[in-house]
Amino acid sequence: MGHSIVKYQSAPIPHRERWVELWVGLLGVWVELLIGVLVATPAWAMAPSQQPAETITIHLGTAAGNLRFEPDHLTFIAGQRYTLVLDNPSPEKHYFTAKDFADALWTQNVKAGNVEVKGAIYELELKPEAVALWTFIPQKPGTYELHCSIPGHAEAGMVGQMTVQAPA
Ligand SMILES: [Cu+2]
Repeated sequence: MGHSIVKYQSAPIPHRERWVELWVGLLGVWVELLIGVLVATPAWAMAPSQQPAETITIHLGTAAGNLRFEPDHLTFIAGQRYTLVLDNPSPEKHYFTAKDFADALWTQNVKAGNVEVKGAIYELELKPEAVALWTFIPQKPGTYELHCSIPGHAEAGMVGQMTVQAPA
């Protein structure tokens, strides 16, 4: 009788040790997974805001004073990160107005001077020699119009087209 009690009491100990081993083993797997993610993050696992950005430059007006965007057609791929560099080489101020385009993308930020603006951007005003960097990820494929909203400028040809393509 006494013998069987001792046996009964000693039985749970190896059982518990096995659980401890299992937990340590699981912890090891998790630590390995975590290190794997930290050391070699594939592009698909990377946060969108950390993806390398492709830089595209668009000029608002020309040095000679022509009312146009250069280039006036831009193409983007949905899901890729871009930094659009806007500058104004012309002698007068211009607007980059693209509301539908802005609605079709996620804006990470706009940097100009020492200011970084977060949140949705629909229109940027650039005075002569100004430069602004707009970083975003297009979300919705489509063709979107761009214009300068200073009276007379769009009519004179200061318009453009931006296309967002679905990823191949
Ligand atoms: Cu203009």
